[in-house]
Amino acid sequence: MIKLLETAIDEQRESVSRLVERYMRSERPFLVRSELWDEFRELAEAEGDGLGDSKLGRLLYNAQEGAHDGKTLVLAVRYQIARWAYLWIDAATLEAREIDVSQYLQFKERLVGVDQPHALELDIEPFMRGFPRLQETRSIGRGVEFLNRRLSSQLFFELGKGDRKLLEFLKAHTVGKRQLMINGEIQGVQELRAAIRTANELLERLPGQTPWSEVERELGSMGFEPGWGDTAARVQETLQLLSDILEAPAPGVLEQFLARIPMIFSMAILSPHGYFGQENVLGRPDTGGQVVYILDQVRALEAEMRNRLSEQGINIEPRIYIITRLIPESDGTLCHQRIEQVKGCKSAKILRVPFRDQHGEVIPQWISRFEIWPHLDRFADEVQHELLTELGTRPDLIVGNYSDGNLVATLLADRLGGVTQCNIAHALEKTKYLYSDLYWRDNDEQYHFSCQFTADLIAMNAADFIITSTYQEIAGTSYSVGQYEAYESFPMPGLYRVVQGIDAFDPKFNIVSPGADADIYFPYNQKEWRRTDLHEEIGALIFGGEREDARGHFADPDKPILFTMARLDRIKNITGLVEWYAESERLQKAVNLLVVAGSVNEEHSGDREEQEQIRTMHSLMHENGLDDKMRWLGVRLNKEITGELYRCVADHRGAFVQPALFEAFGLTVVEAMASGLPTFATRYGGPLEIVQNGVSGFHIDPNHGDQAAELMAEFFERCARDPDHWNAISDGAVARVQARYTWKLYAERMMTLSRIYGFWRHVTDLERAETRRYLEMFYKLQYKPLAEAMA
Ligand code: UDP
Ligand code: LCN
Repeated sequence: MIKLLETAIDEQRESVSRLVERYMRSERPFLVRSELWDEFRELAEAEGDGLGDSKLGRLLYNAQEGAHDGKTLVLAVRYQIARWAYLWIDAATLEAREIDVSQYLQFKERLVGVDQPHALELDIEPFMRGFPRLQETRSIGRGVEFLNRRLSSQLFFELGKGDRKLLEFLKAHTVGKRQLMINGEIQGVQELRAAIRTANELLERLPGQTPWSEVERELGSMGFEPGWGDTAARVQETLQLLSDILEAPAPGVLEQFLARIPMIFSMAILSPHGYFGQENVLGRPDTGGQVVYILDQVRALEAEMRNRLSEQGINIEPRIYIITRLIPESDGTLCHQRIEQVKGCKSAKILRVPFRDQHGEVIPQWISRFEIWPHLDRFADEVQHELLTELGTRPDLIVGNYSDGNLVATLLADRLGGVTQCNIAHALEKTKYLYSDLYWRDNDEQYHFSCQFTADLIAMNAADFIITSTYQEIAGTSYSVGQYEAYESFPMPGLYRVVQGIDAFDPKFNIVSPGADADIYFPYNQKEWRRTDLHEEIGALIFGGEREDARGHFADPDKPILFTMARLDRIKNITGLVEWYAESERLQKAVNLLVVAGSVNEEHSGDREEQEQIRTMHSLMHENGLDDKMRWLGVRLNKEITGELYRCVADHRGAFVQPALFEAFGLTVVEAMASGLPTFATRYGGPLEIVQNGVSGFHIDPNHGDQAAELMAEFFERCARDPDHWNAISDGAVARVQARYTWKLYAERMMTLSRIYGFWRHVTDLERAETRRYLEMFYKLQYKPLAEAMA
């Protein structure tokens, strides 16, 4: 990059100088990507002369942010996805050089009044040395495939001791006191090969369907225990896979073999905050898609685990515990109940464990996700105790959810002596707020990002593997930074400086997208499944008159409906959508607007942000006279109703809109599309990847509401002339979800990952004891004091 800049300075000295001058004119010391680029484009237009296509242009196209102090300009250039360079330019002389990330961050810190050249630096890089990392941006998020390839060759060819480790691994499996896979009869690899041959001779003589119980004794005497398969044919296949691996290990075969080993019998899934329940919780502040995701995930995982165990010849019921907070003042939910069976599951349960104050008293009230940091250490201890009592042993896999759950998963996995840990972020807060790191102090009273980002860094680095819903969650797009990538380096002025927090090229990242419950969210034209029994209730919701929990009605009920549903968070931008609607006569003419969000009564909300949004909604409706074309329902609907509601909107040839300023993934987008509703969704976050623009829906830019309103109005006008257009987008949406976003695909992938990372953890140094020790220190010396100060 520095070469590019130097050449640009040599060739276009005058232009570079004028550009730097333009940047310096900005009163604010920080410049975001669009500001850098817009200034350049203006200059290029003014100067002509091919400046737009010049080297300078190429450089600036990739500049993500800049900062200046009136004399010097620094630029952060993202020259490739997740690859960065930092440049320093003297405004007067145009002397330029490349600086390292630490110098770049120090420059920014000084601009917010913190001059600490020797601040504590978090740097995980030295611990990664010698550890394989992806090279190609297109491989990001496919960690397990990479690991399989890299490590299988390393393990078996370079070290020459892979087969021995594999044998030890196979002997390590037990369930309760029962030995699985291989017993003490087989001592070495040669004996294992011989035993496979003898077993094969026996199995070949039997009908394939012969159950395991009929061969158990004989195979047991050769050294084989349950776990190889439920029938003679399956046992033979599994032995064959092992024999192939011992002969010449190939990554694909290894993956297939590991997928057949009974490793996961029980699982703990952590989701401490919010109201975590099965009824009456959705739409509350903090309680949204994460709850839906986990409940659907558990149903899919339980079924997948049961199938796999049964194929492996082990008839044990898998045990899954979702662990959340017990909230005595549960406000019409079951969150005060210690144990709750998960609907649609045979044995999965929600286990609720309370938060306690410093005197050990149970804290009765709901606590916002931003305020729970002081409670988590003690919570982890109590969870450990309760989980061990429930399960009688430690779980085989611990899955964290969101920043708080991932931190507790880290503590628990560690305190239980190293259980495999998987993290799911759902939504990392850092990228949701501009400069949330640089100006952390200004917001810490309200958001406590100092605790949250510290917890994130610890949990990300402790996890054995991380599941993300999309690629962009890890590494963004060619022009935007990924959520995880944003943790690679950042300043926390006055606290610490992150020079390498996480690496998007780490093979721990895997993209496994969630789905929508197919029993609930299915296409509107699937007539035989439709819930006509709910139509009266839904008709009243949409077209009914006044009610306490609603505002507005549709004076012209024949118009199509533009529908949105979300928690009433600022970031969801529902008030923004109402404003676009209010300002677009064209859109008002084309459609009625239906909003399901929050509550219409401010007194019913205990959340500051939601209260403010409620006030804004009322004033927008009032000031713009929207009460006869917009209906706002402040209701909490169960999913049977929401499922049928999407379809009823589709019956009226309507559309769904997700106008968020940023949406990490966006389950409503998948639900609406699964129902066959044409969907307009934000281009910031997951929807950019879910929706293929113009094929299965449309992208909108929430920062350009006028354009979004035009796009929607145009769509409805075109559909009025050409109904096939609506059908085409609707069909495209359904096809997209069926191909990419299903829980069945999710569960298969998740279980495969759990086994493979568990195996690698066992046979290699993946455990990374050094990293764990470093993180432990960071936890005790940074996180704990911050959390304790909050209390
Ligand atoms: N939801 C709901 N009622 C509401 C608001 C949301 O049932 O009033 C459901 C919605 O159907 C979806 C989830 O909550 O399943 C929201 O998930 P999403 O990923 O869209 O957003 P999040 O709330 O997690 O940010
Ligand atoms: C949290 C969010 O903000 C959404 O974007 C996701 O869809 C949801 O969690 C489920 O992962």
